[in-house]
Amino acid sequence: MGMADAATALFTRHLKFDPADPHWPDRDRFILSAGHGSMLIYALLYLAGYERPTLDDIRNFRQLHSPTAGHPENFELEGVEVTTGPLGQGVAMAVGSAIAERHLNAVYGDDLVDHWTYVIAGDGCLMEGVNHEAVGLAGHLKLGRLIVLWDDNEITIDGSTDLSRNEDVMARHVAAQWHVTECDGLNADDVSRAIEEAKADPRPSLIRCKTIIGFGAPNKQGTAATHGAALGKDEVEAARAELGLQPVEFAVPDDILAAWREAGRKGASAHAEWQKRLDASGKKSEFETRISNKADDSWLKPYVDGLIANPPTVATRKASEMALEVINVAVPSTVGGSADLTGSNNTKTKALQPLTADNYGGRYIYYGIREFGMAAAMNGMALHGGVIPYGGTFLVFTDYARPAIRLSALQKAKVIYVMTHDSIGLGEDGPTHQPIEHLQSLRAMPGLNVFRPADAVETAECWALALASQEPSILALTRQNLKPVRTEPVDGNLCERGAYRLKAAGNARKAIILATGSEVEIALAAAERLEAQGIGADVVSMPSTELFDAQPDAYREDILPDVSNRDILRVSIEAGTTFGWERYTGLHGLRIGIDRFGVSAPAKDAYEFFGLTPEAVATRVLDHMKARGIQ
Ligand SMILES: Cc1ncc(C[n+]2csc(CCOP(=O)(O)OP(=O)(O)O)c2C)c(N)n1
Ligand SMILES: [Mg+2]
Repeated sequence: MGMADAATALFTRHLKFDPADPHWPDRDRFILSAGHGSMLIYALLYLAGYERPTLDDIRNFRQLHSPTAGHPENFELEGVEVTTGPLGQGVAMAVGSAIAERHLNAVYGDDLVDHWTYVIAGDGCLMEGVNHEAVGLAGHLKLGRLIVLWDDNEITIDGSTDLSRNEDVMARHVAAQWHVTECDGLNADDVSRAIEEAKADPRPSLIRCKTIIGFGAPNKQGTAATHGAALGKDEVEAARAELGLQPVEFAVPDDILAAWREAGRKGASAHAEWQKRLDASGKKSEFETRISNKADDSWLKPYVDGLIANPPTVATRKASEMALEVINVAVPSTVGGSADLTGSNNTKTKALQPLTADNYGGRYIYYGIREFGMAAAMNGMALHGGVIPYGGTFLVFTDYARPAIRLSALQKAKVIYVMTHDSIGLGEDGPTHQPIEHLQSLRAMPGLNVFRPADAVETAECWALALASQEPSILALTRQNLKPVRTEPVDGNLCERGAYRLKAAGNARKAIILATGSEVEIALAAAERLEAQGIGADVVSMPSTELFDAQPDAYREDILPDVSNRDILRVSIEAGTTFGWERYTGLHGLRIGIDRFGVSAPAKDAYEFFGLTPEAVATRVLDHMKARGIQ
């Protein structure tokens, strides 16, 4: 209610959109960062003439199967560009959207890409830590196409903002090289004037809209009582009277609806002209492929053939860089980056120029030490379309980025996280930097592909799977060198099934050893020791538990037969928590891992200390077999 006038000014006088084609690529993007005010965007979409939500959808606000969810969800309604609700992330995603716009503008020119990203943000969005990261990045990249309208109502859930804030929000944005201006948020003309001013300035803009929360509810406006709780019948009736509305539920006065629908049709001609320019451009099919976020995969086979012919001993972070050298040529929509660990994450390939304020055509972003901001920006880029973002940091710092990784998954944002230094194998940096619970906790997240490849071939295969998926992916990669485990030519992508038999038992099978990433070579060497003693052992490489879980029963039964651990012992090896591995080993199987924090030591010593060596593994397998009576 407090931002209704500001939103009306934006939607009816500035925003470029076409409800008849919500996906028109050159539309302006509108992001309601203050997602708890979801009814505002539902009302705007209805009034502007989008097919959904209907008035019935709005009547069913927050009910099961209604697209008018508690917080706006991009997968429920066209016109909702991104999913918001976790405060602060909307602004940070808008930064990504504005980056994608400028980048595509540099590639395709004003004729095809020339639009704005508008945000409505509340006090909460501007308090969150991720806002500081996003504002810093936007100022640095001079994202003048980004305009944030701040709903400055001086109220949050607990009460007045005086309870928790005395910073000068405007000065903070000025310090971050933003343009700032103010307006009366309850006066559409004044808001419109401020938007014009913001558009004329080359910097990103913050418009402070002075508003009153719950405006129009005569007894409750201006207080936290209007933040989320229903106003109640009496106050709703009083508000209708105050605002001069008919005393009828869900009724929009005819003249108001007509004026809105007319505003909603205004974009059709700009859209038609844009379509003509696209048809005439000669880049139509390339542009459409890009906007669909599809990636070519013809690079994979010749590249893998080369690796098989000449198997390298490299860290998988290096293998990722080698794959990216090929991918970044074959897939022009990738935009890489790192949160200040470029040389460690191996994310920058030779041909990539930095994306900067002076060169938006660059394809590599120096995000600075802003893991959360980077991840949220990548969500915004991916959902803008036309860009496949990938970005790196250490796997342990997925904790810093996790709220945005979760939104990648929830929103189906095609973002690829290049997470290196994926275990105690990173060595001397010690327990603060050594992931333990990270892999399993990320695997627990729905809609996220977690890949942990074992060598250069698997790394390439996992990159191909990540690029083919429309969901987000994490590549967990080593710092330390790994021996090649895939040295035989094969048809297709073995990682596609999540897990596969890398080595079949030579002797009668008594054990199946499952391993991921750097532990696969340990599993192979341990199996060799067992075979030497007449004990047959399969080795299964499991780069993706999710993909394995999705295989048909027959395949899973073949790889992991459902027999008692008394007949065939199932063993898992991963240099991280053993929590959850009983899913594959069974309760009485053997889970080898690390259930404490790591140690600061060279990688080899750390592996020895934790018993992650072929000798120690073989001994534990033998002991476990004896204890379980396996002959
Ligand atoms: C990360 C996060 N923390 C907490 C919440 C719960 N929450 C929803 S709205 C809100 C207060 C936001 O205040 P403001 O942005 O000023 O919104 P207003 O009350 O003015 O609408 C809080 C704490 C949330 N949605 N996201
Ligand atoms: Mg507020």
